[in-house]
Amino acid sequence: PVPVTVRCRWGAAAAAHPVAQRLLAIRDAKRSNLCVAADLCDAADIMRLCEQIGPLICVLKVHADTVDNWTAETASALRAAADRHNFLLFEDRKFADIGHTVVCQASGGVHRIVAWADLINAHGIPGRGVVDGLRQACQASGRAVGLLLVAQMSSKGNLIDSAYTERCLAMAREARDLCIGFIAQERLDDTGELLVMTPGVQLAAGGDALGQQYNTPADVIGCRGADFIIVGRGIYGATDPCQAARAYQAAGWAALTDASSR
Ligand code: 5IU
Repeated sequence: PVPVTVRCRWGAAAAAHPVAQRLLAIRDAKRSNLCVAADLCDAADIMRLCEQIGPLICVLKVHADTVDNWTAETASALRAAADRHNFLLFEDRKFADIGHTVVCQASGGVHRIVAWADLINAHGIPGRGVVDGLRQACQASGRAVGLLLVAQMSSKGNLIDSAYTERCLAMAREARDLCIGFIAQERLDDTGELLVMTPGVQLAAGGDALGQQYNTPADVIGCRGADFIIVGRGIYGATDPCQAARAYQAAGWAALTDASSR
């Protein structure tokens, strides 16, 4: 298909950050605002999923610390798949400690996150030290990495209130060299320069037994103004993950292009 530049209601001006630019370019070229949460415990299963759905997604989100057999080779294989299929890698570590500690967590340990991830995220709760620590780790890696602040959560009874969300927005605005947007449940910044990726998405609204709450792609993108949907079990838990990914890609894209032309 001929790539289209989405007439995004929030302005294609979004983000001077190189990772945000790559993300938007991939989204438009692949007509996909779908991020898949590959929450599988076996590295081989994750790689298999990558090959099945790679062409349909713009981001693959992982939790490296939940993979039983994670090794340096897992990171290289993911990196190779991401480059081959043209998607970004998002490590959902949700850094939430003092700056000094997150430097070590982001660059060291078994997972060496900033050596392979394109996107990372953090809670705002520690204050700006968490952002400063992550900036230091990213700069030392010599790679372009984008940060998403967790400004809202999808889980029932979470402790985030609107004042906290506002303070995350302010924190992101002060760190535009690193922060490209949020994990949130709605558009937070009406300039459109800070992107929103939304988890808690399935084709039917509902939830799970442990407090997850699901909204539909049409709702989170069309009504709440998110840019990207994050879908885990709705895709990797389906009998045919490829077919499910196609359905979510179509629904996400339809909601975005519909929202953009309004
Ligand atoms: N995730 C959420 N909600 C949040 C945040 C992260 O679900 O508020 I922050 C993660 C957890 C999981 C994925 O990796 O997004 C959603 O997976 P399911 O679609 O399987 O529920």
